[in-house]
Amino acid sequence: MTDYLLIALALLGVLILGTVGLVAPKLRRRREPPLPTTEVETRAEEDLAGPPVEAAEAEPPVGILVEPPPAPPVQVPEVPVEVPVEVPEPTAGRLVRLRSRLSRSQSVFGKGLLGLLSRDRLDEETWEEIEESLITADVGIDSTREIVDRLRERTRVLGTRTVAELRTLLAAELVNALDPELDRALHTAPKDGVPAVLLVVGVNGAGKTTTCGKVARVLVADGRSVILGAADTFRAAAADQLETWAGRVGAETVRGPEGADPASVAFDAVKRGIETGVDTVLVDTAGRLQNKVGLMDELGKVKRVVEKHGPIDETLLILDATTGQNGLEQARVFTEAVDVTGVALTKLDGTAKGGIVISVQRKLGIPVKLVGLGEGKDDLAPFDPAQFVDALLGAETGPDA
Ligand SMILES: Nc1nc2c(ncn2[C@@H]2O[C@H](COP(=O)(O)OP(=O)(O)OP(=O)(O)O)[C@@H](O)[C@H]2O)c(=O)[nH]1
Ligand SMILES: [Mg+2]
Repeated sequence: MTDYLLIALALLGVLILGTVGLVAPKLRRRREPPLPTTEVETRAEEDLAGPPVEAAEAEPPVGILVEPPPAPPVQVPEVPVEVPVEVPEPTAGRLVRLRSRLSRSQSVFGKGLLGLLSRDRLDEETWEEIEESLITADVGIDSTREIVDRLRERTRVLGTRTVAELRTLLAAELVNALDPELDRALHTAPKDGVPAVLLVVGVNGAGKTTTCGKVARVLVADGRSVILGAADTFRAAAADQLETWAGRVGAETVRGPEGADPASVAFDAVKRGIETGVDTVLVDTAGRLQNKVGLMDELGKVKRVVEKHGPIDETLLILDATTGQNGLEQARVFTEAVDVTGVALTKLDGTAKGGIVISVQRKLGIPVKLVGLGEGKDDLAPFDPAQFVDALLGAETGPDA
C-alpha cells in the first residue's frame, strides 16, 4: 500500500515538473523586451565598422543626453510686471539743444565758409572756393549759384566787412534758400472726433520706423494719444520694432501676421484708432525699392484703402541725409506713388553735407518738416530754417555757443 502511494506521488511529481518545464520558457519569452528595439540596436552594431566599445558609445543615449526628459512643471507665482511709461522730453527748442549734433556740417559751413568769406580779399578764386564748398555740402548747383551771386552783390555794396556782418549775410542767404515761408506744421490733430492719419514712407533703412516711434513720442509729449499701425508686414521684426517704440509711451500697436496685406493692416489701424478715439494714427510702411511698379502699387493701395476711412492728413517721406543726391532720385519715386506732404530728413548727425536740406526742398518742392539728429529716442526736432542755419554756422552767441 505504502509502495503504491510512493509510486503515485513520484508520478505526480514528474507530471508537475514536466508541465512547469514546458510552460515556463513560454512565459519567459513573453516577458522579453520588445523586438524592434533589439533589431535597431543589432543593426546599428552591425553597421558600425569600429570595435564594439565605440558602437556602444555611438548609440542613441547621446540624443537622450542632449535632450533630457522635460522636468515636471514648476509653479511660478504670477507677478504683474509693470512697464513704466516714459515721459518724453518736450519738443520746444530741441533743434537748439541738438545743435552740436551738426558738428560735421558745422565745420564746412561755420568754419569753412565763414573762413573764406573773412579773407582780406574776396577775389574770383575765393568766390569759386565758396561755391565749391556749398556744392560739396550738397546744397545743389542752382541754389549754390543763387546764394553766391547774392552774397557777392551784397558784400560789394556793403563797404565794411566784419566777421559778424558776413555771418549775418551768409545766414540770411541760407535761410532764404530754405524758403522760410513754407508750412512745416505736422498735420496730426484730429478733426471732428476722427483721428488724423500720418503715413510714413521711404526707402530701406532710411529711418521710417525710428521716426514713427520718435514722432509718437513727440505727440505723446504734447498730450496726444496715438496708435501705431505696423503696415511693414514684410518682416515680423519690423512690427516688433514698432511695438517696442509704442510700448515705451504706452501706445497701442496694430499689427497683422507676417506677409499680411499692408493695406489691410493700415486699414485696421485706422479703424481701431476711430473706435478707441485716439488723436493720431501713425502708419509705418515697408521700404523695399527693388521694383518701382510694385512699390507704387503697394503704396497706392495702402493710400486708397486707408482713405476709405477719410483722407490721409500727412504723408511723411523719410530721407537719409547721408545718401545725398542719390537719395533724392529714389525719393522721387515715392512722390509719384503717394501725395507726399512733408519730409523728415534723418541722420543729419552723420553727415558733413547739411546742405542737403536745401536741395531736398528745392528738388522735391516739399517742405522739410522734421530732422533726425541721432539714434536716441528724442533725437528728432521740428525743422526751423533760422535755427537750423544758426546751428550750421555755429552761433557766436546763444545757449550752446
Ligand atoms: N545717427 C542716426 N541714426 C538714425 C537716425 N534715424 C534712424 N537712424 C538709424 O537708422 C537705422 C535704420 O532705422 P529704421 O527706423 O529701422 O529704418 P527703416 O526705414 O524703418 O528701415 P526698413 O524698415 O528696414 O526699411 C537704425 O539703426 C536707426 O537707429 C538719425 O537721425 N540719426
Ligand atoms: Mg522699418
